[in-house]
Amino acid sequence: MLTIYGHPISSYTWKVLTALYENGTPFEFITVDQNSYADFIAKWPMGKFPILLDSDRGAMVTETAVIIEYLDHYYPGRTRFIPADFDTALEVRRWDRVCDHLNTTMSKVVVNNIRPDSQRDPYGVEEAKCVVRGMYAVIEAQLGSREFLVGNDFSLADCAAAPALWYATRNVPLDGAFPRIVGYLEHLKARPSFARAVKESEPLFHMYPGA
Ligand SMILES: N[C@@H](CCC(=O)N[C@@H](CS)C(=O)NCC(=O)O)C(=O)O
Repeated sequence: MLTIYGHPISSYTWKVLTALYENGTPFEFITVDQNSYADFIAKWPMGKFPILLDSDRGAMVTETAVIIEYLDHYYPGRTRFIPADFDTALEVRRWDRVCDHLNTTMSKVVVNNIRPDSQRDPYGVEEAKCVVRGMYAVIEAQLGSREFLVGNDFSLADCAAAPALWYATRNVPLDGAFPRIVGYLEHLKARPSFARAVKESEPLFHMYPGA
């Protein structure tokens, strides 16, 4: 049995949910909240979610990129997240890292929105927005005429890109400068796996002004 500890509106949780929904992989979901936090933090004191527990293999897996590689290896389905070709796989991992960097940088902007006024960090937010715009430029160039971020197939890199771009573009507008990202994001939003992760979190959007 696979168990995910995560949160329905967490962008990194969406990344793993997208991979699970791609292949219809069965799992149970435990929301990290006041009720489950002590249990979660005892398992992973670093406190970053989601994490995956696999009771059949006695494994705990952390870090979303590694969780998705783990699923690809031990619970493979129709969609493969890591290409067999080494060079393409390296590119997939590289763009996964870029998109996670976008995700973490973007969250500085989103989290600032829910801080008390006295705790806000306008300088840090402007700095983060500048980095996000630079990332838009590299993603725009990488997309070219591609349907997906790397090669011709949906991969780990797209699982990472979907939530990162979904949240980032709400908080740092594309301002008409990145048309390929617009098209790519629409394509990702129409993908049933990602659409389902977003849809399920809708009742909680009020918790997060950046959503
Ligand atoms: N590198 C980690 C990042 C995970 C991450 O930052 N998750 C956020 C939720 S979207 C989190 O745990 N935030 C709570 C915190 O930082 O205390 C991964 O890929 O799993």
